[in-house]
Amino acid sequence: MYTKEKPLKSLSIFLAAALTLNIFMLPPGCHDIAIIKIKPSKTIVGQGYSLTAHITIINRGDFTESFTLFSTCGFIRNVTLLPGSEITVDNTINTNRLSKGDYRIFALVPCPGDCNPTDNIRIEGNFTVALVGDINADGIVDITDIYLIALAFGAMPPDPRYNPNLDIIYDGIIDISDIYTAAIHFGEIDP
Ligand SMILES: [Ca+2]
Ligand SMILES: [Ca+2]
Ligand SMILES: [Ca+2]
Repeated sequence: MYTKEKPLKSLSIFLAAALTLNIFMLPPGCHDIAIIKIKPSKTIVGQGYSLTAHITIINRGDFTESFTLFSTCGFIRNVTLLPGSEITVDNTINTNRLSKGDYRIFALVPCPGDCNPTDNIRIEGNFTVALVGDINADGIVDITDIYLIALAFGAMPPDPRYNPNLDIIYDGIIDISDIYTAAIHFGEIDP
């Protein structure tokens, strides 16, 4: 005989069975991408010259992820990463339109449902935009700058004398072109 309670009773039996069988549970695994490192190529760069932020991202989750990377100075890049893989993306920052001063580099990879969202943003690595040739960023291009470059003359990586901040013409060697570039700005003072 039909009663009003019967459908509700059937539904509750179904729900109990469903929960027992876990049919409402999400499939195992999680989404988790993370920015693990940001390394700038230089920490002091002459205004008008470029530096590169090397941004390393890893997929620690269980699914292939396609996402967008946002970084300093309006950088945007679409990235796809297989589970367990990582990638380093270069954000080349042109300082033409940047005022002299200190900057921090950031990277952001939004991922809906990421089970560990705190590592989807990272702020790491400072750089200073200075006068061209002011390789110690003290506001003046003087003999100290020329001397520091000259001390490293001929240095290339992995020579410990090689410092990318001295490599004004960023070609992997400290040579006469770097000294010359500093020399033509000799005496300039940051107003
Ligand atoms: Ca994450
Ligand atoms: Ca200086
Ligand atoms: Ca050079």
